[in-house]
Amino acid sequence: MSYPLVCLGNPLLDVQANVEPEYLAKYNLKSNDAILIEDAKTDPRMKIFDELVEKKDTIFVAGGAAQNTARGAAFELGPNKVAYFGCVGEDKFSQQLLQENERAGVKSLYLVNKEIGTGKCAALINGHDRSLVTDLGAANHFKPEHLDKNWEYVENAKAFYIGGFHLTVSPEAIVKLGKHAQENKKPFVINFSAPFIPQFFKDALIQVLPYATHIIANETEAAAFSESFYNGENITDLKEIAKKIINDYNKNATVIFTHGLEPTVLVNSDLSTKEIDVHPLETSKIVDTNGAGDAFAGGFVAGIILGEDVEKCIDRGQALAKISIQQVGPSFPVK
Ligand code: 26A
Repeated sequence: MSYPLVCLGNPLLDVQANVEPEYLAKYNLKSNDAILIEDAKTDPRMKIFDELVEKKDTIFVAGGAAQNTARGAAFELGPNKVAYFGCVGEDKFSQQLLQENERAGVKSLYLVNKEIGTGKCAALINGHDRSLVTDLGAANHFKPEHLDKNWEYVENAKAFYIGGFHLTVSPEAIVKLGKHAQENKKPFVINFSAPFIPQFFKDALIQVLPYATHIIANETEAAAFSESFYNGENITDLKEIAKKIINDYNKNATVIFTHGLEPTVLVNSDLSTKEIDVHPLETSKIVDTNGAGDAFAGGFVAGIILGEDVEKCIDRGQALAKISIQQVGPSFPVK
């Protein structure tokens, strides 16, 4: 019942395969992006899943951004330190997710929806980029009441990690956890997750930002935030974007922007800044970058649980991202 880190997100099974640029072009997909299928009945991109199943190199691997982060944090912290909330269906996909969480030492606090299948994400690997196409399925049906039913896990938690992707599902659930975190002075880490979150889920993001103690995003998500929230001002400098977020949305937050191989930008709530180097990896050793950002977040929140200062947390995140991109899928080595 007592897990220091509690995460909330959309549990998905990743259907991962290598694809050529022509395949992405056929479905009008960018090489490095994440999109959400809103209507599974009519969206032509649902065909991608059928096509991937036919491909020989396709693998089925645990995904869901915050769930990857939960497994990453457990890799750092050891078993029985991390619990994860999300909604799954009653099928073999959710069984696989459950098993992979167990193997990773993560306690699954799933809400099970008997009518709808577990969500899935087509992870289309192209070179060192990945294009993600998600059919949320049951993950779209998480309900805040599921938190109430498991409130002892929330009370016993020392910190929370929220995948921004969950803003498409239940901002209410995020606010509920956020209020608890704020009242009890617990760290509350939010990741923007994808450019479309600040673009199209602006109101939901505004609702939850006040609760964040730490905000994590990558450079494209930061740019999307700047365009969506400060349209016309053309603010492109990452430190400036971070300062605007702190000034306008949460004066107590620390903002962390990863920037590919460039140093990670840290802007503290007092607006002091720092750049922290990544842990470079020889290009030839990169297997795939699916889940690299989630692994960074996993190392980061593990550091928060260990009581490390924010720079050490970032360094731990960089180290874990380096480990994850040497694995197939958003995975970590078996210990
Ligand atoms: C709401 N959407 C679109 C999503 C996701 C998602 N996780 C939660 N919600 N779209 C992609 N992912 C996950 O991101 C990981 C890589 O960072 C994929 O499942 C993949 O494992």
